[in-house]
Parts: sequence; C-alpha cells; structure tokens
Amino acid sequence: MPLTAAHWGVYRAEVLDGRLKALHPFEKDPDPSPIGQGIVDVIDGPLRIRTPMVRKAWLESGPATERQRNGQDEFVSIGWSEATKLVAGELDRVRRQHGNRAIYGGSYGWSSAGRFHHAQSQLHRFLNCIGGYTRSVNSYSLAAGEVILSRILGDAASFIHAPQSWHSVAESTELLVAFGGMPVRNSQISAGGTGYHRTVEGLRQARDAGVSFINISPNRADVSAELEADWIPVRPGSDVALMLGLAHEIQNNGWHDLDFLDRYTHGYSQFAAYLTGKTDDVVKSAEWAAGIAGVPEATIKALARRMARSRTMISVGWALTRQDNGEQPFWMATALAAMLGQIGLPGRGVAYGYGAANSVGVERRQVQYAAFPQFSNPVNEFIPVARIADMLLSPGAEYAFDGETLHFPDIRLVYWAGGNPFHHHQDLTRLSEAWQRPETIIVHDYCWNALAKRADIVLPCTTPLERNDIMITPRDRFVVAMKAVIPPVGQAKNDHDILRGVAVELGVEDRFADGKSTDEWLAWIYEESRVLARKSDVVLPDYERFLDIGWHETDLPKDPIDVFTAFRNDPETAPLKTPSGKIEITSTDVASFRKASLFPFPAWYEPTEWLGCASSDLPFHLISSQPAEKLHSQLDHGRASQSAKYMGRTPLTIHPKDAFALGLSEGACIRVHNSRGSCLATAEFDANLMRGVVQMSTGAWLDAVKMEDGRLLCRNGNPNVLTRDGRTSSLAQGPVAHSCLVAIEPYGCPDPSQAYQPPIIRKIGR
Ligand SMILES: Nc1nc2c(c(=O)[nH]1)N[C@H]1C(S)=C(S)[C@@H](COP(=O)(O)OP(=O)(O)OC[C@H]3O[C@@H](n4cnc5c(=O)[nH]c(N)nc54)[C@H](O)[C@@H]3O)O[C@H]1N2
Ligand SMILES: Nc1nc2c(c(=O)[nH]1)N[C@H]1C(S)=C(S)[C@@H](COP(=O)(O)OP(=O)(O)OC[C@H]3O[C@@H](n4cnc5c(=O)[nH]c(N)nc54)[C@H](O)[C@@H]3O)O[C@H]1N2
Ligand SMILES: [Mo]
Repeated sequence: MPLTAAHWGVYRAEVLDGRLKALHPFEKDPDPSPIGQGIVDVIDGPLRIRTPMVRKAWLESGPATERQRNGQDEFVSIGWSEATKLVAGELDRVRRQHGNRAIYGGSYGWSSAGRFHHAQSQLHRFLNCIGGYTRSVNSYSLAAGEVILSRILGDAASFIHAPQSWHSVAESTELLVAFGGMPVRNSQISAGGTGYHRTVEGLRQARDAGVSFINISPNRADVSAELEADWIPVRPGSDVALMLGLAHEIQNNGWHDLDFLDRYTHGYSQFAAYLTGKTDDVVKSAEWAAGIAGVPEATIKALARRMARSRTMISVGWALTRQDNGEQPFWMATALAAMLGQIGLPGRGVAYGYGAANSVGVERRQVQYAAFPQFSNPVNEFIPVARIADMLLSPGAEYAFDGETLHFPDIRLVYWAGGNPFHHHQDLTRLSEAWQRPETIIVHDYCWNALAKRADIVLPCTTPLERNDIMITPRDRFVVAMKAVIPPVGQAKNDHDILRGVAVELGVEDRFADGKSTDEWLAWIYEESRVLARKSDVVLPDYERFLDIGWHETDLPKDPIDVFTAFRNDPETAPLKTPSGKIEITSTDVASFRKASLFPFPAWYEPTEWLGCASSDLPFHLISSQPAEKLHSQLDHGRASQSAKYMGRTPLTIHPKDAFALGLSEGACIRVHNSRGSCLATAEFDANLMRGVVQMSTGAWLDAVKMEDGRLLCRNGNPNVLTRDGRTSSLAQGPVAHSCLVAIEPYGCPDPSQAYQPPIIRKIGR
C-alpha cells in the first residue's frame, strides 16, 4: 500500500475502486496518531468543494460588496477558465490601482505536509512573480517567544526546536519542571510530518530512568498520569510571578551560580535589583508570588530548594506565550535556569516546550533540506501575523513592534491558501467586521469551512492523497515518498497548478514554474536535498531507489543535540548572537526601545484578564487549548473529531464543584459568554482542572449567528468568539488567546449547528 504523510504522521493508504477505504499506521511508527482517520469519510464527502466558486453577490455586483457576517452567502459554481481569469483580473486591477502592497498574501496557516505542495510556499512564490505582497511575520504558536528569544539568545528557531533530546533527559535529568505541562495530545503533531512519534516513549524512558516530573499548570492532565508528576496548580497567566518567587528564594539562600551568571549572562545585577525590590519597592519573595499565583509559599520554597539541589531541566510551554505579556515566561524561565547555572550541561537547563510538538526533543540529524524557492518579495510591508484585524480596520495607523515604529498598509485584496483565520484569530466578531474591508478575498481550500464560506472566489484544491509529494523536513528522521492514491476529487487542482494557471494569464508562467512539471520539481527538491544532506554527512539513497522503497530513515546523531553546548564549552569562541554575546537577562536591545515601556529584564505585569483581576466579575478563566483529535480546524467534519463531540457540540470541561455551583448537570448545553461574544458548548465535568478554570479545545468550525447587539454567537463551540484580539506587548504584538475570562450559564433548547452544511450553490444564470 502506498504511503501518505500528514502533520500527524505517516500512513499507508488502502484504496478500493478508486476510493480511499482506510488509512493504516506506518509500520515504523511506535505510537501512530488516530487523527489520520479523520480524512477517510470526508475526502469525497458533501463538504468537499468540487468546482471553482464565486460568491453570488460579488459576481453580480463586483468587488466591495457586503459579506454576510454569519457566513450564509450564496455561491455560484463556475469553470476553471473563468475562475482563473477572474483571479488574474482582480490581482492586476488591485496592483495597478493601489500597488502590490495592497495585496495581503501572508496566508498564515498549517495547510498540509509535503515539501512541494506547501500552499504558502506556492502562493508566496507566485505573488513574488507578479510584484510582491504584504506579508506576515512570526506565528500564532509563539510569536512572543520568537521575538524575545531572538533578543536574549540571538536566535529563536534553533533554541525552540532543538532542545536536549529525550535520550539526554533520560540519561542526565533528575528533575523536569514543566510550566504548562507536556500534554502528549499535542505531540501527535510535527510540522511537515513525522514517521516516528517519540514523545510518549521518550517520557516513559525518562520515568523509568528515575526522572521526577513537576507539572505546573491549571490542569493536572497536562502531564500524563503514568509519569506520576507532582502537580502544582497555578492561576493561568501568573507563571512569571511564580518563577520570580522561585528566583528570589534561590538568590536569598545564595543557591545561584554567580560564576555562571558572570561568565555567561549579561545584566544579572539589574534583574537582581528588581528581584529584591530595589527597583520598584516590591520584594518578589515566595510570599509575594504565592499571593499572585495561588501556590502556597511553602510549596514555592520547597521547589526552589529542590531545583537548586537537582540536575534540573525547566520546560516552558508555548501556551504561556499566547497571553498578555507572553514575552516574559520564556525570558524569565531562561533567567531562572541561568541562576541555577546548569544551562548547556547534559539533561539540564531550559527547553522551550517539550510536548508542544513531536519535533521538540526528538533525536534527528539537523539537515536544512531544499524547499520550493520563493524568490524575494519586492514589497517591504509586513505585519506581525496576529495584527490582521487591526490592519484591515485601521489602515495607516501607527504601532510599535520589536523596537520599530510601523504603520498598517491599506489592503484591498486578501489571498489565502492553506490557513483558516476564522479558526485561528481571536475575537471573531471583530474579525468579521474587519473582513468587510477588503474589496476581494480569494481562498484556496478543499472543504466548505468557515473561511471558504467567507471568500469571494474559492478555488478548490486537492488534498495530499490526490498528489505526489515528498515528506522531507529537518524536524524528522524519516523521508517519505507521498503518493497520489486517488484522482483529484471533482475538478480540484493542486495549489501549484491553480497558481500556474493564473501565472499564464498574467504572463509569468515561465518565471513561476521554471519550465518544470510537478514530478520534475519533486525530483529537483530531492536531489538538492541530497546534496545538502551530504554536507551534513547524511546519506540519502538515489531518487529511483527512494521512490521504489517509499521511505528512508536517516541515521541518528552520535552526540545528543544541545544548542547551548558549544556556548557553554567556550563562550568566547562560540558566543551567542546577542549584543553582548551572552544570555541577556537584561536585554541591551529592549533597553534601547523607547516605546516598549517595559523593564529591560523579565518582570511581572498584571494581565488584563486573569483570575486575580479586580475589575472583572467574570468568574472563569477560559483556556482554549489544542484539540486532541485533530489539528486546529482541519478535519473537524471527520470522524475522529466528531466522535469527541458531546451532543454534537464541543465539550467545555469544568471542575464538578464549579458546575454544581452553577446548577449544571453533565452533558447540559451551556452558553459561554463575555463582552466579545458567546458560544454554545456541552458541560463535561473534570476534576483534573483547577477550580475557576474551564477548558475548551479550539477547532470547531464557526457557525455564527449575529446577535441583536452585533456580537456573534457560535452554535458549534468555536472559543475564538470569546478570546480577546489583544497583543502580548509592543515587543512581539503576538496573540493572547489564553488571557480570557468568561461567564457560563445553562442554555435551553439550542438550534442545531449549520457548521457542516455547504452553502447554497446556484448555477450561472439562475
Ligand atoms: N483560541 C485559540 N486560538 C488559537 C490557538 C489557541 O491556542 N487558542 N492556537 C493558535 C495556533 S498555535 C495556531 S498555529 C493557529 C492555527 O491556525 P491555522 O493553521 O490557520 O489552522 P488550520 O485549521 O490548520 O488551517 C489550515 C487550513 O488549510 C487548509 N488546507 C489543508 N491542506 C491544504 C492544501 O494543501 N492547500 C490549501 N490551499 N489549503 C489546505 C485546511 O482545510 C484549513 O482550512 O491557531 C491559533 N488559534
Ligand atoms: N493534537 C493536536 N496537537 C497540536 C495542535 C493541534 O491542533 N492538535 N497544534 C500544534 C500547534 S500549532 C502548537 S503551536 C502546539 C501548541 O502547544 P501548547 O502551546 O503547549 O498547547 P496548548 O494546548 O495551547 O496549551 C498546553 C497547556 O498549557 C496549559 N496552560 C494554558 N495557560 C497556562 C498558563 O498560563 N500557565 C500554565 N502553567 N499553563 C497554562 C493548558 O492547561 C494547556 O493544556 O500544539 C501543536 N500540537
Ligand atoms: Mo501553532
């Protein structure tokens, strides 16, 4: 059976009479993910988009016609030749009238695995061929972490994605302290695909080797029960205060490593003055921290002692960056690890997000494989990715970002391929308003999700099962030949072929496709990768043999990976790429940003929304975390996701005592609401949660009803109608989904959700 790959793993595809019958786990994967099963029934189901579509009102009245806030617009099915001409015509009109900067092509999102058919790479290369586009920078995942680590360690990606391996943790760690836990549901995922799910095995090996785990999280289940972690429940958004309390206790007892701080870090004394209260008259003692984080003072003191006396690894989850002042947790965890003086030693130091993805901690050789080249972008304009609604609502407005003063461009056309802003963005009522501003919105997708229903022109793309591709990523040890196992469904085309058609219309086909067919591009990517691999002493088989066997497992590194080792061994010859060459506990750069209004060292700032908030009477903190049974909104209509719904709706987990106080029975329909909007959910009791904290997974397709006051109610349980479209700070302008307070009430007879109904589709002329 031929192989296929997704961000959630590699599978063998069983096909019967030209239809996908089943997916079977790849025989080399010790812990395959059930997420893959989601595609089996929906690949050719009723929600599949089979022909190009144009929003009826747009077709009749042209660009800038109002879009329905509830996504209930009607569509007209058209042919490829007409659709391609419409898209080319609109791109050309907008670039002539307003310049290429008026095209927003950031197109953030995960799309599918496969190195060539990566929708964003395809779109970005295409847009660069026609004069460029306004782009986006950084991620929703951890924008604040990316920006702050670049400042204090001189680089973000290598520190985030290549911490010490599971092998090294099992060998050398004594105590693993995980802020935000290490939920293994999230390690099913690896960007670009994975042939080997390693996290569960890695954690078990660590346990068997005697590693002790501390789970610091509002949810006991954030570390698997089998690891027998000590659970320290913490108020969401208060981890930095807790870390400061630990740091103070360590300093007060003289347990900090002054030699390390002196040799390897910059600006400890300024931070120490803040710790002891010299800076702002507040001593960041364990007692002070206890009052903020809701953790007993004695627990903080005992943990500080244990951390100072053990070979300690601190892990800090990505979720902690998706909240108000989300730059601070990574910064403070780094400072805390530096005080312990263990950074760069085997099994010790700091890691950014064990468990957040399978790639974090997995052993593999670091090879920069080839990708589909994108050319350079002639347009300079960009936005921090989560500022999309701000940009659309306030063209020209000034804002501060990472030390710079920027202005939002005036966007007339939005082009999205491979992401879903009506999944990923916060405050969807606000995004729906902002979504009225562009004159034209073009989307490639394969299913009628909330984004496709809100586009003007929808171009149907294939799924990976309908195209040949290669899974080849620096984050995994496997390279896999992905095979087209069924023909394209309906008239769906590969993103590359869709754009190639538009490129023909605009006279740039030669530049875009470089005279190569798709199979020639695949061979090119493989051969280039082989050359790059060889430079890192990694040998890939020749292409024919690779295609024949279908996969290749690269050998594992001889030495454990630790990005800090070289620096630890010799900070003079292997300095960090920071202004001081050292770990910047006090950041030279941040100190120079006049608009930042932040201390130049890690510090505690009270979030806008959290359980300690005096100005709010909303009783619950909502954690909208990653869904266990899917990746974001992908395949929410498939069987894996649907089987996790409760009475057809997304469950909201709540502590049973909180539920009793509200008079809720298990399985009851509830309305979750705040000043931004509301959504329906099903109450599910879970004593693993801290009281006052409720949890809903993201990913339910938006089914919005516009209420009388203009706010949206989602009948299908998308928590992003509730979350705040705020910014972490002027440093990263990252998203803050996890800083969110809500109220909950029972809700009588709900109307059924329309989320999984395709729109009304007309034929031309009717
Ligand atoms: N409240 C809250 N919100 C969050 C988060 C949170 O924790 N809480 N997490 C945030 C995070 S970390 C992230 S990364 C974002 C994720 O947000 P996204 O990455 O935007 O979410 P996906 O659902 O993966 O969107 C991918 C889209 O690409 C489409 N697609 C798949 N394959 C292809 C293809 O080959 N071609 C094309 N053209 N399309 C394809 C899918 O159908 C889907 O619509 O969400 C963010 N939003
Ligand atoms: N199955 C599956 N796996 C995924 C994804 C998916 O959609 N589905 N998405 C992938 C992506 S794009 C990303 S970026 C990663 C994200 O990985 P993470 O950011 O780690 O994921 P989350 O699920 O948002 O949060 C993890 C846990 O953090 C805890 N938490 C939330 N706020 C706080 C806080 O203030 N303090 C503390 N101490 N804990 C807190 C919550 O209890 C939550 O369960 O996951 C990846 N893995
Ligand atoms: Mo993410």
